[in-house]
Amino acid sequence: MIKGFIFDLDGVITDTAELHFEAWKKLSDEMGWYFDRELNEQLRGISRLDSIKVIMNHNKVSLTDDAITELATKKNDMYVASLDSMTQDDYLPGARELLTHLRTEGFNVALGSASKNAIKVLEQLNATHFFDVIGDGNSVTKSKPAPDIFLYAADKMNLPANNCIVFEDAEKGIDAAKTGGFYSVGIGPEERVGHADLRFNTMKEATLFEVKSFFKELF
Ligand code: B16
Ligand code: MG
Repeated sequence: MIKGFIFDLDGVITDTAELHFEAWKKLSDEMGWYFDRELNEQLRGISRLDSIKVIMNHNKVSLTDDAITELATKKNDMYVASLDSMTQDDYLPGARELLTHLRTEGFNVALGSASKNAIKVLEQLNATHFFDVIGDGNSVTKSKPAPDIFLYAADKMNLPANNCIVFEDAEKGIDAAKTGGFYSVGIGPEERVGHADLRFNTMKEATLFEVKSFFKELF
């Protein structure tokens, strides 16, 4: 039976990809590195340090661990400053409605995000009250595609993985949900999240009615 829902943050509740893009672009321009939207797409759902390594590999650059950490921190400072402009109007369409509905129906709800800035983003959106459990980039060490963040969230809700549905927009996020034994809902195109149990193009179509209709024997 489904008793809990675990939500990824960026790309499911809100779209911070553009703000991440701008910050990585500024850093890359300063460093003389190539960075474009296609490369930014590869950073979807992966950790900050994994992200800078993808950019460096693309540019055939190698640096010491200390230098990498320093540059990742610089990007993060720019990204965090840009979050100040985020407001309650910045939910992805349909996300707030689904969270509200799940609360009304008494489901357990957790966050399972790779971001170390998840709490700040939730505060900007005024979304903290929707979540019983917050799993973020500070909760576990192994990031997606490892299932650790979702297992952490399920454990804190006192639920086994097969009692939970994970909502994810990243290919590696769906991989993580499947490896952990969770049911999964992918948000985005077939080529990215087509391996999820159920897929919607956007959160707007992802209503509780649709989800229950698909997983009907589990409700
Ligand atoms: P931070 P999610 C992920 O969030 C983003 O999709 C990814 O682009 C970012 O690199 C990662 O968080 C880490 O974010 O630098 O804020 O710790 O999709 O897992 O909610
Ligand atoms: Mg995401």
